[in-house]
Amino acid sequence: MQPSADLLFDCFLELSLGLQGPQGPQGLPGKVGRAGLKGDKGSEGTKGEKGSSEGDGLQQSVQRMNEQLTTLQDNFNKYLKALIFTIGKEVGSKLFVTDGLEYDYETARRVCSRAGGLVAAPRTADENHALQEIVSKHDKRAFLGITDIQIGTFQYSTGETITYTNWYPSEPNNIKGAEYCVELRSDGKWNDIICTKKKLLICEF
Ligand SMILES: [Ca+2]
Repeated sequence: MQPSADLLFDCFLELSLGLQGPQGPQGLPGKVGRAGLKGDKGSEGTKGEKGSSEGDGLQQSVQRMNEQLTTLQDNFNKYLKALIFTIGKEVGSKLFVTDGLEYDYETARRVCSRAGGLVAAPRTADENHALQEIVSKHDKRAFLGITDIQIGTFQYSTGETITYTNWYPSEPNNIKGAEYCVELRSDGKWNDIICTKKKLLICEF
């Protein structure tokens, strides 16, 4: 008769325990072993994204644009200085420019407007002085961008009531009730005058 599998397993377990015997006390730790051999090289990692090189390209483009902007600014300043030296004056953020010719007021207004400016109108003593220098240089009185054509009160061409004046004594006298425009004399004083006279053109930008 064959022994069952369970009986064989029990006998094997008893024999194993019998051979091992009871567990003894734990021994002292051994010495530290020597370092092992160097391992093999790892596999190659995945390729990084392209983003960094595109970022560098953008930075270079911005740098080139900044250099071009600086060159443009330098050239602009040079031409502006030449313009001011020959035909104009700069006061604060305003630029006064003349073509040296004389027109009636309506034509002067159109010429300045077509150029993107207005007939010059001083709003401070400094601006008035700058215009006076242009008038003196050309030895011609100039129209100012100031009239009382519309409502009988002197206004800038923008429609605002004037905030600075420098009238010659006894002016404005509105002779014959027809002096709706204003001229700037070489002494810097103002006189109201008829608008159809021809005066030096000075535009402001
Ligand atoms: Ca007058």
